[in-house]
Amino acid sequence: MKTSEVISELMRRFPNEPEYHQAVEEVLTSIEDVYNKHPEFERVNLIERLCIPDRIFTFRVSWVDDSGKVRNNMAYRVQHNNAIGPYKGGIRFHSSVNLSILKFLAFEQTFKNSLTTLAMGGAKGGSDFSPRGKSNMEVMRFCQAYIAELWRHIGADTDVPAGDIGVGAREVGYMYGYYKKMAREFTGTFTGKGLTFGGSLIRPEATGYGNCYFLLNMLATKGIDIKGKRVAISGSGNVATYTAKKLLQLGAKVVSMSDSDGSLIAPDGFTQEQFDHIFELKTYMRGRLYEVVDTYPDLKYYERKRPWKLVQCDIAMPSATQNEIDGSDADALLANGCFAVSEGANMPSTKEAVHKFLAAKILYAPGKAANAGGVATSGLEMAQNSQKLSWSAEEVDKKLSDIMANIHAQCVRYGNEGDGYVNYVKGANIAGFMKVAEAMMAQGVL
Ligand code: NDP
Ligand code: 2IT
Repeated sequence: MKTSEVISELMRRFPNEPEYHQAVEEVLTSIEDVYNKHPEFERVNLIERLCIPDRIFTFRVSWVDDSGKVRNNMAYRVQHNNAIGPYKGGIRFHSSVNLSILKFLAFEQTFKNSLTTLAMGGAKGGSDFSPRGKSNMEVMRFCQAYIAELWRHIGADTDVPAGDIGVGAREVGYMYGYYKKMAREFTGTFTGKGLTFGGSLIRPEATGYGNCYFLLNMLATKGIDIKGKRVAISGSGNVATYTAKKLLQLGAKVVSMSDSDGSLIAPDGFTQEQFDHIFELKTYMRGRLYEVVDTYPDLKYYERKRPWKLVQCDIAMPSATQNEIDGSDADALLANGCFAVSEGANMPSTKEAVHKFLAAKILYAPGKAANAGGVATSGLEMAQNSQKLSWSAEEVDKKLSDIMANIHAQCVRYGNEGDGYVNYVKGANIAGFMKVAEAMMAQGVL
């Protein structure tokens, strides 16, 4: 296998899918040497079967808005690979959603889920529907219309969706409710459910907390204490807010948060009171970050700007969306002394930015390792649903922390470059790949 040849062929067959090509290229570059040591992989063209999704559902979702107008959105579910467990991955509702983005996310999910040590294959779904500015009833009607089409293709042992951008507890509740009605069963077909109907404690916190636990493992390799460190976060959704919450508990300073309208900067770090205000506004009131300066005029808000060039930080935890750190952002972070990047979002750094972080030999954790705590805790939710039991918050949190330590250990094992530097990109990709590859080899050509 030559990465460049596989990529050119995928580009020829699936043109205009830049995010998908970007994600595949990164993984293949990491695993090329290992793959080529296994001629049995090449004999069954394993690499193409691993890069091309098992199947994709594409459909129109028509729904009626509050004014009586009929609206149409495009919707998808990409079932990428189920070699090690049922298809598993979130659903994204955002105006930017297209097949390239969902294919990259489903591809990444396959390796991420493999790293969690739990039995989950990779999938992703979504729509170009945006819940922003919609009423609860509009969101409900959309979710029901989406599931009216999708329900036949998902199931507790088939494909288990969850949240992602634009899909939180409200949307999962509406989708699960409609699924339950259509399928006439009450099973764990979604994760991220409400606590009263099968959800797991700590699932809302899990991606952000898990990223902090991963960061602590990375810092420990260098004997660095998190206390007092300045951390820039992007985003102010599920992942970003729980990352900030845990960082404050750990004694770090959170110097930024953002949304798609701009960035909120706290040069000395948000106080607990300021953070609690932001958490309340974003989690329960669907508010916007620019409103925060009305209450706290000392904080600075920069319209349409990402945080990376606005404030000095020791650590960056991008937690909004893909390709939100480009080459010049990476230069600015490195020039200002940033020594660790731990990705809460999926593929938030461009290819150029990743190269810069690796060349500078900073601690750099790719999303598929650092943000795997979310889906890992989804796996724990599935286990609890199967047992028809629920575990305590302490128990789930302890399992999450152990899983993150295990993922870190896998990255170190496969990513140690010999000179003491751990290339977490290589480590995560090889470790994630080997498990899926072995399972695919054992199951024959499918
Ligand atoms: P949310 O919808 O809760 O929050 C997303 C945040 O990112 C919001 O602040 C949003 O701002 C901002 N954002 C979204 N798109 C853009 C954009 N194009 N440009 C700038 N800002 C943007 O989503 P999550 O917190 O769940 O997801 C954030 C990231 O984490 C995604 O990459 C997701 O794939 C990843 N992830 C999520 C997991 C989970 O369990 N939820 C698990 C692992 C990874 P605004 O409100 O203005 O739209
Ligand atoms: O990107 C991700 O890992 C998620 N959005 C969570 C997926 C899940 O099934 O919990």
